[in-house]
Amino acid sequence: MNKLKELLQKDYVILDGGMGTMLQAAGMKMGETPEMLNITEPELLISIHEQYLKAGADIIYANTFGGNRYKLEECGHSVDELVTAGIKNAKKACANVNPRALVALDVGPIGQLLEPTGTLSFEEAYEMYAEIVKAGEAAGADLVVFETMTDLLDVKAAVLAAKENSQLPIMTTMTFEENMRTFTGCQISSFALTISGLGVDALGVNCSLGPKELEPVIKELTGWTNLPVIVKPNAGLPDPVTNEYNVTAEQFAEFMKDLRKYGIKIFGGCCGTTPEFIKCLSDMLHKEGNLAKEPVKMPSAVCSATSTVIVDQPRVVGERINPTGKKVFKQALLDNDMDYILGQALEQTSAGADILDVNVGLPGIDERQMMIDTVKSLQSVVDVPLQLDSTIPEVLDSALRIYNGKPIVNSVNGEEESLNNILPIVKKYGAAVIGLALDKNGIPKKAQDRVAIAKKIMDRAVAIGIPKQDIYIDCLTLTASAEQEGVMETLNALHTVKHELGLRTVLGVSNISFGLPNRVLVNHIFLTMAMQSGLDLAIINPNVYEMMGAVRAYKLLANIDKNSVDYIRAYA
Ligand code: THG
Repeated sequence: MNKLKELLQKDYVILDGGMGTMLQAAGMKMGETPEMLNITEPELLISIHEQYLKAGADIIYANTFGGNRYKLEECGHSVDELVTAGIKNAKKACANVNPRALVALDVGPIGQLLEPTGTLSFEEAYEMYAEIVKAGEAAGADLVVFETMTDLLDVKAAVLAAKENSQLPIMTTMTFEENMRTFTGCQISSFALTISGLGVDALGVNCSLGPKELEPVIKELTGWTNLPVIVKPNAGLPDPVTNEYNVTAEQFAEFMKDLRKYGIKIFGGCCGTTPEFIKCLSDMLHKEGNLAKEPVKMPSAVCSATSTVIVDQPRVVGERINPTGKKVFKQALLDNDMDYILGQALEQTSAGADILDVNVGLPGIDERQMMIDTVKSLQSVVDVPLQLDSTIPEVLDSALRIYNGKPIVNSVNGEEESLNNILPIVKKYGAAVIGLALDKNGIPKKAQDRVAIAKKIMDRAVAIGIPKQDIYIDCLTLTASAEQEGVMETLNALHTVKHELGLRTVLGVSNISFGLPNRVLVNHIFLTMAMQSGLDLAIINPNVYEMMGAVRAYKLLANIDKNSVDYIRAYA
């Protein structure tokens, strides 16, 4: 067990309070590089840390928030020097006051916006975070905290950098505004779904607002994760004239007392909070105790940074970003015609697709690079979550790395090679996955044999830590004209997988009608039958009137579309 996990065995954990505002109060000038003080004024830093430890902090944040290569460019010192000095000061304070307290390497955003909003690439951000993390671990930090983050992809780069370059436990907090989003539009659900899946030790919110204004944010966040939740608010809001924060230490503790009902584990203060705030907070928690968090039943959900799709009813996966059988699409791939692909995406989302399948595999192209380029372009234009469709593990790994959210991987199957190659990638990036009910012998004829493969995939996925709600089984649509008796086998298998294995289901619908006239007729009736059998994800062409019509009419008739709101909006 790592040191942070050990500390988290306690009912609650206390962090320190503001550092920047303490340094300003001590005379640091605007425009000065705070990390320089680690070298020029170590006694000042040690004294601030000591005050927080005496006030009751279990974890103190070293003065390393802006200690990245970009921000330190002009100061004449290296990342390594300033981070090492920062950790050393914090450790010294712990040795003096509380040797059991932990020192966090504190890491804020790089200070440059990531692509596509800005110019910093994912890889450049990753490298800078890796540099700080390595320096912090070498200097003896007990954990790393990424805080005041506003861009989900930036958080992902940071967390991957920490996981791949150190053994440090990881805490992550983002900064949400009153509109429940970060400055780049990231949603609370997307943050929780995406970052929980990457394997951090705790997550939460810091800065921007006081404890009172943060209540709706905390209420929402605690409903989306079973990890320990961190709350580190400001001392209220700054006065527009005097810049003084408007909440006293006693009021701060009183608000935090109310917030305990959401099951917060880790309490601290951000801008404007002082050792007095942490003392009041600590006294309050000591006196009142903490409240345990009710476990959340995690939904089946996927997301982009800006939108979350809960799969608690049939959802539409647009199938059109796929070159199979399409001359124009193939040519677009060969010509690197991203506008064509984006056009296909927009057409499908306006038709009502909830998720987009993305397949860019074609002989003669670099599928890995094409997938990266396509995912980057798509996520800067549409906000629906993506389903990454490839058979090549390296293609999936590269796409999962730069995907800004929690996607679905299409797909794994029951063969050993597939299970061994795909599932670990799905787990590493915290994605959801489609399991095809086939193995080395192909697609079994009988429903029960497909269910057996589904169960095998489920057991293997669960064994490596992929939760059940993230596993979607495809019982595989056969072609009715060739294997008429197979249609009901598919639907029976689907029903069993859904209701007996308790997994979500998916089907590519249009296979059903190959070789028949009037395919749309067969497709949309099969889709309706499948929804009645328990289909969750329908991979279809949403541009076809009857297909979206079947989904909308089904949801109306199944009492999912309450008061027929969506149906009427679409057709009235
Ligand atoms: N299960 C899973 N994934 C899948 C499928 C599945 N991915 C691929 C496929 N099946 C579903 N996707 C598509 C994508 C494109 C087309 C059909 C299914 C398609 N068909 C052409 C068209 O509609 O114009 C040509 C077919 C035709 O109409 O003749 O584009 O089952 N997990």
